[in-house]
This record gives sequence, structure tokens and C-alpha cells, in this order.
Amino acid sequence: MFTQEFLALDADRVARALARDGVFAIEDAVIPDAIAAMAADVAEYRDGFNRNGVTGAYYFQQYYLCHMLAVSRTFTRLITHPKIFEITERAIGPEYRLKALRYYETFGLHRMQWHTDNKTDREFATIPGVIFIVYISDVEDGEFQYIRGSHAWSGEKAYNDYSDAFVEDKLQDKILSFKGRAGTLVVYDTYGIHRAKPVPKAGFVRKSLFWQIDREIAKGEPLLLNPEFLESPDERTLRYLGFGLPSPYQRFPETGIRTIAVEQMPSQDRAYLEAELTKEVKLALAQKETALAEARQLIRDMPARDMAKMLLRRGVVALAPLLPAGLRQRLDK
Ligand SMILES: O=C(O)CCC(=O)C(=O)O
Ligand SMILES: [Fe+2]
Repeated sequence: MFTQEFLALDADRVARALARDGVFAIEDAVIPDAIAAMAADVAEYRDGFNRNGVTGAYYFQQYYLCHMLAVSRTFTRLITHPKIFEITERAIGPEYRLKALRYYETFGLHRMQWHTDNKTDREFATIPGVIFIVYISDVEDGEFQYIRGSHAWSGEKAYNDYSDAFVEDKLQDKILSFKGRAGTLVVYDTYGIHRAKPVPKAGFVRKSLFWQIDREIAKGEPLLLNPEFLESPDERTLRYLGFGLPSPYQRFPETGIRTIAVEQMPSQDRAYLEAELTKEVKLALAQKETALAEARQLIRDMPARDMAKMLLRRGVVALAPLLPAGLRQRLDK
């Protein structure tokens, strides 16, 4: 799961970096087999309309699969690993709970504001926490960026989002950028100002895992999990996962039919939906085509005299005075 290099990390060193800079990163923290296993779990549960089970969801220029604990044994083992607990404990103390988690993809043209993750709610804002990010794809662009040391002062500001102009003017020399191969792990203090660097290319995709842990035991996001993956959980793991504890927070983001583009739908679902929605129109068009073909044939078969009579009767009376008198008389009979 984790590499020897990550397991051998001194948790105090990580905690010191978090206290000083607000962020710590290590490349090659997760082994390639574990990355591949999680990618395969995501592929299996990725999507499906009206599926009687868990799936992911699109949110405009992002995709989220928040139920990784329900679909991936590898992910479950990763985020309940003793090394993760050790680092968390050194950073925020012995009382902590998993707050939110996800596999997510960020596409080109997505714009993420510089922000902090300690939410706007004052109560939430006084809660120390850390977030872990693991890259599932190589990240050469669109990487995580963090303002070094901003965790130490951002809490004094009432707001959560920071403009590009503010960051460019005041904090340009403090921006840390974390490019890295798949398997890179970044951990940061939730109070620090950060973002995913925007990528102005339409076809771009960055794949990552995210999980947030904080000191607030009493509240969390509701989790779905597969108990099979927990093997033999101890007290600490059960409390970390929120067993028996209230989970009043809304899962993020709120998605629905309006947050997915037609092109993002699985091709079979999309083809089926299109066929269903246009069935009546297609039937009506087909009937009209048949009726038109019959009418054309009738007209072709009709003798010229009958045709002229019909046209007159049908109100093409304006033509009548133009016809030769002889013909007019004959038609009138
Ligand atoms: O994906 C990233 O680089 C940052 C993600 C983030 O800040 C968030 O989801 O709150
Ligand atoms: Fe964030």
C-alpha cells in the first residue's frame, strides 16, 4: 500500500513542517499497485443512471466519487492505516474524526478560487484539521498550490475565498506548487490558503484522492462504507469513521441532472436517453413522411383535368379568370 519511504517518515518531522509551512509533500508515497487497484475500483463504480447501488457524480468541470469506502478495499486500508493516524495525531492531537473523503477528477477550464477548507461557519472555523491528497495520475499541470505559512494568519480573516489579485500582489513569493507522479501524497493544514492551479485546456484531467480529518468528533459528513473492507477495526478506527456519531453535514458537492453535461454521460445511457426522449417526434415524422409520399403518388397518377378541377375547388379560384373560356366552361360542369 504505502512505500517503505513513506512508512519510514518521521511523523514529528511532518508535524513540524505542517506547523511551520502548513503543508508537507512526499513523492512515491503510495505504491503503483495500490494506485492501479483504486483506479480499477473507480472504473467499476464510476457512473450509471438509476443504478441500484453507489456511483459517482459529475459537478460541471469536476467528477466526484465520494463513496470510496463502499467500493474500494485499498482506499479503505489506505485511509485507516496506522501511519495516517500517527501523522494526524502528531499534527492535531489524539482526538480526531474523518470529516469528508473522495476520489475526484478536475478537468481543464475548471476555476478553483484560492480558499481555505475550514469552512465559513464560525464554529467550524475554530477546529484544527488536516487534509491528505494523493495523486492518482501524474500531475504535471493543474497541481495543488499552497501559500506557505498562510495557516498561521488566515484564521483572523472573516472570509474564506481570496482573489487572484490579492494573492498575486501580496503573496506571489509564498506560493508552493506540488507537481508529482501518481502516488505523491500531500498533507496540509486546513487553515492554509490553497487551490488546484487552473488549466486552460479543455481536454485536461487530473485524478486525485482527498480526505479531511479534524478535531471535531461530534459532526461529520454521512459516510457509506462496506464493512467487509474494515477487517478487524479497533476503537480508534471506529471513532475515526464516526460509528454511532451524528453526521449532520451535507455531502459535497450537491449534484443532479443539471450538473452533468450530455457529453459526460456514459455512451450507452446517453444513446438510450436520446432514443427515449425523441421517440414520439421520430414516430410523428415517419408518419408524415408516409402521408407525403402517398399524396405525391396520388398527384402523379391524377389526370390533368381532374387535377385542374381539384385545384379550383380547393380555392385556387384566383386562377379561374386566367383560364381559356372553353376550358373554364368545361370545368364548371
Ligand atoms: O485538488 C486540489 O488541488 C485542491 C482541492 C481542494 O482544495 C478542495 O477540494 O477543497
Ligand atoms: Fe480546499
